[in-house]
Amino acid sequence: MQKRPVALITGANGEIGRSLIETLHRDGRYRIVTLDLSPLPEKWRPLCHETYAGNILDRYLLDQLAAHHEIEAVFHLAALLSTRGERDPELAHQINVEGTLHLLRMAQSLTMRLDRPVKFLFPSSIAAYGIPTLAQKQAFGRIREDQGLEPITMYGVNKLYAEHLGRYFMRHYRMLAANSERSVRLDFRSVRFPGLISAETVPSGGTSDYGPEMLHAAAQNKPYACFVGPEAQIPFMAMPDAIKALMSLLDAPRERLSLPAYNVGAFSLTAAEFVARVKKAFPNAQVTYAIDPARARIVDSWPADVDDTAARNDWQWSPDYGIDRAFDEYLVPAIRARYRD
Ligand code: AKB
Repeated sequence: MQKRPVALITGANGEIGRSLIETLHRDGRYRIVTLDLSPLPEKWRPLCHETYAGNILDRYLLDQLAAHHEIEAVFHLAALLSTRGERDPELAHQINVEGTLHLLRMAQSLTMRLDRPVKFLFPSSIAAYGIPTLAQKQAFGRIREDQGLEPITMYGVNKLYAEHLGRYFMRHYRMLAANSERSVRLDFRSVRFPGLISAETVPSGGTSDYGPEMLHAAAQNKPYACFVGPEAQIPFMAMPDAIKALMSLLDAPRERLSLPAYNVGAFSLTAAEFVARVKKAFPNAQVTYAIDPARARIVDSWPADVDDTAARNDWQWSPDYGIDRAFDEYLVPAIRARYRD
């Protein structure tokens, strides 16, 4: 029986990673190999073919992975998010850029060895946008992929550069080499995720974390001090839709893809609207505002919402969870159950 190809997930221990492992396991097309700095918890190990604890900066480790596994798809999720990245910008650059370069190099060498494009799925972010003023943020409204690209965080700068790196590897890698136009190149595909909200995990290190943090705090009857003001507005997405976007983009025919990185949207709300949703579900929620001007400025520089027309046209993107279904059918029931015991 022909061995199934391998899908490599970096950052597998993160919020997206754990959900993706479960989805890919159900999908069944791939044997799953995971890489994360910390060992994968026991619950997810049986779903994987192989799990590695290691650093994406370890080129020798990546070469070993490529030598032992016929990797057909890479989901490169490992990253240092925006708030954590501002506390150590150089480390963020190393992980988010140099780590990504090592993964792209590995995927390209596998592409040439296997003589077929390795698919490289890369979660970019709304952090790739940087809008200088609230007036301009309001004017942009649902921002397009080619607007407002002056990120103010190291993480956002890294994500935007990594998108360009992926586009370079896919279209121009070693362009001066002999017969370059005939060389097989990797297949880079990216989405710019909004603030993701998972019912299973509480995020860490992000600046959009105020949403999920207040929801999980309310479910535990803990007070929460929101670090952005009530008017702060960005797009959010329920985790199942983030996984849906990655899987839909994975399966999209290459010839349909017109952009290296796509906006994907689900719903947008202000912090005050988020608080209202939380209090509707948890009437005793104790949410106050303790604005952190620096983190609030980061959120203000991100778009109020995204125009995902290109993803809808090119690969039929559409979210399953609008704001009502996200809270009423996914987040609140699952989070309530999580903390009930
Ligand atoms: C962050 O807050 O840094 C991330 C993101 C919006 O990409 N959640």
